[in-house]
Amino acid sequence: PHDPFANLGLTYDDVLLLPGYSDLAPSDIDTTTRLTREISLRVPLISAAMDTVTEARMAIAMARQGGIGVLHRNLSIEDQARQVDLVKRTQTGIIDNPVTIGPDKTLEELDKLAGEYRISGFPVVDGEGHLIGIVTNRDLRFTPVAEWATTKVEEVMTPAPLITGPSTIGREEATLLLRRHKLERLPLVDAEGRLTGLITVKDFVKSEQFPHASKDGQGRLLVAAAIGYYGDAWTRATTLIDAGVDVLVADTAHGNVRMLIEMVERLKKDPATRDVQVIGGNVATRQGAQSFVDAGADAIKVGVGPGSICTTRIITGVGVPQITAVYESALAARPAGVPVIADGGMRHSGEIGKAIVAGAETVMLGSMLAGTAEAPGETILVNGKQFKAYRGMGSIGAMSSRGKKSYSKDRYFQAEVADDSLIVPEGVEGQVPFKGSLSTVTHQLVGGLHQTMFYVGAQSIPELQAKGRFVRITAASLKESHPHDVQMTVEAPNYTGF
Ligand code: RVP
Repeated sequence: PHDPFANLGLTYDDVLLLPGYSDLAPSDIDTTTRLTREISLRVPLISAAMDTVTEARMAIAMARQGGIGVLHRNLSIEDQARQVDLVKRTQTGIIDNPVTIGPDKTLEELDKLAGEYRISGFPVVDGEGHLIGIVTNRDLRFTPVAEWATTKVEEVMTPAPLITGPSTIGREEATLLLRRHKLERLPLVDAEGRLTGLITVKDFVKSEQFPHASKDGQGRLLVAAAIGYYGDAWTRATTLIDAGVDVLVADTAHGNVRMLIEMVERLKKDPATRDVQVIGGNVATRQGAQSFVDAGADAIKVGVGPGSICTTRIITGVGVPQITAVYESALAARPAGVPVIADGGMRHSGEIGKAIVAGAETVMLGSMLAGTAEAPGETILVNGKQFKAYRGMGSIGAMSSRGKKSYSKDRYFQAEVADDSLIVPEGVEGQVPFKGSLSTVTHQLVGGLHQTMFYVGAQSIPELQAKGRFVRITAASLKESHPHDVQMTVEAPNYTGF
C-alpha cells in the first residue's frame, strides 16, 4: 500500500563527508567536470540565470574562471542575444569574426561602434570583405570633434599594405609578429586579402591570465542562456543560437511539465537546434529526471525550493531537501550518462563537495555570486556597509510589469495580471553583502573544493563521486561544526556564519 511518509529528505546541513585515506599532493587534484553530455568545465561552478546575477559581464568572468554563466531571460530576445554576442566576442586569443567598419563610415559612427562593443580599433574592409586599412581611437584624436560627422574613416585610417598574418597562423608565430613589429593588432587574411580574423595583444595577454577559461572550439568563451518553453521560447532559442550561444537552459521552477519536456525534445530533434547543448530543469525526483533523460536533455538541473530567496516550499508546501533531490535525480541521470546540476541552497564551499557526492557534476549559485562586482546592479550603502540587491525571479519585483515587461512570469506559471497585487510570488527581494571581484569568490570556492577532495582522498570529480561517503548528523553536530563558544573578531573570506 501507498505510504505517504516513506521517505526522509536530507539537505546539506544534515550530512558530512567522511574523511578517507589520502595520498595526494595539492597539485594532483583536478576539478574538471561535465557540464553537459558534450561540454566539460575545469571548475564545477555555474552562475544562476537571475537578473541580479548573470548578464554578459558575469558570464564573461565566470567563463574566464573556468565555469560558465547562464544569461537570465528577464530581457527581450534581442537584448539577450546581444549579451550572448558580447560574451562570444570577448576574446581570449584569435577573434575569428571581428567587428569591422567600412571606409565611407563617419568618425561619429566609428566612435559609436567603439562605445557599443568597447573596442578601440577596427579593421576597415570594403564591400567584398577585403582588408583595406585599420582604424583606432588614436586616429580620432587628430580630428576636432566638430568634424567627426563629416570626416570619413578612410581619411584617417592607416591604409593597406599592413602587416598581416595568414588565417592559419599559430600562437607562437603570431606572438613573434606582434613583438617584432610592436603591433597592438594583427589582422589575419586569406590568399585573396579578405579579412578572416584579428589578434590583439590585449587578448593574448588575457588568455595567459586565464589558463582554465571555458572555451569553444574556436577559442571563444562559453556562454549559456535561459529560455522558457512558453510563448516565444522557440524564437528565443533560435535567435540565441544565431548569436552563438553554446548551451540553452530550458527551465522553469517546475520542470516536470509536459510542454517543457516537449520543448527539450524538439530542441534536440530539430536540425536547426539539435547541435546546441540543452539543459532541462528543474526537477527534484527520480521520475522528473527520467522525463528529461527520455527527452534527450544534455544535462538536468535539480532543485525545487532550496534557493536562498525562494519561498516555493512555504507558499506551496512542495519541494525536496536538496541532497535527497540530487541523489534521487542522479539515480535516473547517471545510468544514462547525463550530468546533474545542483541548483540553489549553497552557502559555503563545503556544500559543493556534498552535492557532487550526492550525484551532481556541477553546482549553480545565486546568492553567493550576487554580491560580486560582476553581478548586475550598483552597490547600496547601508549603515556604512556595501550591499548589492538580490531577488528571486519569482519575486514581485522580477515578475512585476511596473515600468517594463516581465519576461520571466511563466517561470512561475503566472498569467498576465492587471495589477501586481494579483501576483502570487514564490520568491523574495533582498540584498547581500558586496564581495568584490568574482575571482576572489571563485578562488575560495575552488580552494575549498580542493580541500574537500584532499580530505576524501579523491584526485578527480569522478573519483570524489565514487569514494565519497556521508555520515548523517544531528542538530547538535551542526552546532559543533560551526565556530562555537567564541566571538569572531575577524571576518573570514569564506565563512559567513550560521
Ligand atoms: P541560491 O544560490 O540559494 O541563492 O539559489 C539560486 C537559485 O534559486 C536559482 O538558480 C533558481 O533555481 C532559484 N530561484 C531563483 N528565483 C527563485 C524564486 O524567486 N523562487 N528561485
